[in-house]
Amino acid sequence: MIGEQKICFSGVQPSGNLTIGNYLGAIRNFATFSEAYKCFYCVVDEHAITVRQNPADLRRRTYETLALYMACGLDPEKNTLYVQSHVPAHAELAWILNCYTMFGELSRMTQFKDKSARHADNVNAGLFTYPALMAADILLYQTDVVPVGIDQKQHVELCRNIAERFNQIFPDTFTVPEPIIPQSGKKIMSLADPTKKMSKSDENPNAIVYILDDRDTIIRKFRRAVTDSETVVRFADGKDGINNLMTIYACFTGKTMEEIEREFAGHGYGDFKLAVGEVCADALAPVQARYRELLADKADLEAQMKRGAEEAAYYARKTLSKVQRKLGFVQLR
Ligand code: ATP
Ligand code: LTN
Repeated sequence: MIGEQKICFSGVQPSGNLTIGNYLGAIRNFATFSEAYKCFYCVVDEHAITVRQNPADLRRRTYETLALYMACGLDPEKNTLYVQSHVPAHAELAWILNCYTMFGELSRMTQFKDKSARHADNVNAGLFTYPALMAADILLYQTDVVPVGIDQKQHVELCRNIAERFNQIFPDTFTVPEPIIPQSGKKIMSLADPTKKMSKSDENPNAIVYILDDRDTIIRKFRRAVTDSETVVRFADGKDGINNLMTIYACFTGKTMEEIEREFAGHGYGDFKLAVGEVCADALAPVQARYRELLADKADLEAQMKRGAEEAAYYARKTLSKVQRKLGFVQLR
């Protein structure tokens, strides 16, 4: 708790251009916590370097991700928006938590298994211990809730286990957080292979709709989306492509699956795909316009980063000092 408020924390990696999966599964929901919770939203650049990044791209994307946070409705007056590497306590607590995280636990993480298969030439220790850094992010702020897409649920559960293990040895150190997974949009699938998650690091650009894609590109990508050989718009097992498009349409319009089935009864997939493209482009247009304005003022973005980092560092230090004291590290005044 900070004052009377419970705490919300989440993060996005500046590891690529953000997708509508990131938007619908995570960022769009962040603003809904701003009133009831004290919110910390972090651009997790230290997580991003677990796979090789081009330095110029990483730097640019860090600004872009912060600008997108704001363009998606996160007011820096109401939320603490900052960059992970600006608050050294994240890396410091991560080291400590590494010593309370088991090799076997980390070996079971599906993201590690996927990413080590995709980057077989660079299976580094950071990729393996990534969840301990993520646990540090969350636990530093005594977080109550963590809004994420379903792919991150396993990491939040590991974070809970680490917190409970630590609390058992050193009582009342950490708040044990809950993941908050959206009902709809928790796992947006690739448009090229709807059995796979839409991921910003996919090599096939047609698999992904980016938040910043222009209207024509969005409509073209949806038109090409892989579906099935039936022609009826209905939500059913085995219709992964259509199920995904219906989910996206539902997220942008607030309609139920039954309403969507009725709306497109008697229409082919072509009409439906065009409608999905249009609602997506319409919803993203104001975000894109606001994003361009924000990105044009780099000095303001830097001022926001600085303010966010100072505020975050204040709360992070409090938890880190408590942990260091409990562990028996000598504290100098
Ligand atoms: P990468 O491909 O580099 O692993 P990512 O897009 O999977 O990136 P992040 O940028 O770290 O991962 O994700 C930020 C947030 O977006 C997380 O909460 C994650 O659960 C959510 N998210 C990512 N992809 C999707 C998706 N396809 N559907 C729903 N939520 C998603
Ligand atoms: N691991 C997440 C990004 C992330 C995060 C966090 C999310 C890093 N630290 C803390 C929530 C809370 C990912 O890969 N999507």
